[in-house]
Amino acid sequence: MEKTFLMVKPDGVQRGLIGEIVKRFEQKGFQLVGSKLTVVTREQAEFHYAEHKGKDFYERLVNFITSGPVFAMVWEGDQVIPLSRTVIGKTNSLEAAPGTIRGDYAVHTNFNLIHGSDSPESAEREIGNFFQPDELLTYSKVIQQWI
Ligand code: IDP
Repeated sequence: MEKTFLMVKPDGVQRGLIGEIVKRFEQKGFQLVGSKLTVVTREQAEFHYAEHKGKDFYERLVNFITSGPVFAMVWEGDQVIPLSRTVIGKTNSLEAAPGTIRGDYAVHTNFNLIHGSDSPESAEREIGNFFQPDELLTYSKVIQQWI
């Protein structure tokens, strides 16, 4: 089963949107297999956003993601990586469609509430940056056959 790394960013935690965001992924039919409220270290942030190093928004991005608690999660499901990106919405707040998390709640691209892995390779890397293998649970739900 595919796994992805999702993270409610510091703005989402401050705005009290953890519950709303978790609800959307539960209702979509995905399964939560690990989660933690944590503060991202500078080292974790630099590893997480390595692809953006050198860009003009990089420093601001690293400062922002380390500025307060985040809610880090691992979710499992069929095609959870691309489908969770659809639930999240486009990066640019002007393009994020209504009905998506960013479209419904985010005003600025800098404060866009949530991160979601964009490929199996990123998911594996990002999960390993935040979770030990024994922090992820394996369990089955009978409802899964209907989703
Ligand atoms: P994603 O979060 O939708 O996957 P990425 O391209 O991985 O988008 O960028 C990571 C984060 O960096 C975005 O969520 C956004 O907060 C910020 N970001 C990306 N592109 C820009 C930009 O052009 N200007 C300002 N911030 C940006």
